[in-house]
Amino acid sequence: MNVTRGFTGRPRVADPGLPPGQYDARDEWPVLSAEVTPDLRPADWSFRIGGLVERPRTWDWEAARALPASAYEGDIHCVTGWSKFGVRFGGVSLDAFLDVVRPRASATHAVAYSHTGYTTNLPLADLTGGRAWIVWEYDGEPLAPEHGGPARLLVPHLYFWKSAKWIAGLTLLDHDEPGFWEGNGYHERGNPWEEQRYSGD
Ligand SMILES: Nc1nc2c(c(=O)[nH]1)N[C@H]1C(S)=C(S)[C@@H](COP(=O)(O)O)O[C@H]1N2
Ligand SMILES: [Mo]
Repeated sequence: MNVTRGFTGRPRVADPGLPPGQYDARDEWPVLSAEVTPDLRPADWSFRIGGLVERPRTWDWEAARALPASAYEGDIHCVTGWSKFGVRFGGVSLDAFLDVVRPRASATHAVAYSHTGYTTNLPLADLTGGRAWIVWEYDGEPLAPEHGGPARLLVPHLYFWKSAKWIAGLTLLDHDEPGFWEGNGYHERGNPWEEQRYSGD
């Protein structure tokens, strides 16, 4: 385990615009990775949606980039306490991918998995309705490898551990299945506004 402890340097002033217990990291963007940053090039990247869908599909870099562009501008919240205001990510809405594979009526949850083996679980409802993206740009630049480049999942309304870096795919399920952190005591859903940090919160 090689988790960067990240932000320690500035006073932690509560901010009314942030969820409870969070502080503004300002121009810092800590790196939190359980894995060593992989040497993953766009040509080696792919994104698959399988499980309870009518038409499982794998997109390569070119095919994913050909989908309609969609951007997120807003805040992100890490469970360790830092938040960032008004960040800009560019990519494609997850709805565009899900429209192609057509989730079955029985699909209620998803496990997101990375090219490195990291996993995290989410209710399907948190991945639809314009609230989740596959992103490859940050602030107009290619997403840096340590932040999940070439592409990561972005689910900004939940704690940032749900936003799997080096995203490889989603498996749709008819039940909830804990991922890496959820199996280590973290909350199944992770809504920062309700401070769902740990299992049982
Ligand atoms: N593959 C992978 N994705 C991951 C993680 C990880 O360790 N591996 N950490 C999660 C956690 S705990 C956080 S806070 C964010 C950190 O993203 P960042 O390093 O770009 O700040 O990524 C999430 N996605
Ligand atoms: Mo995190």
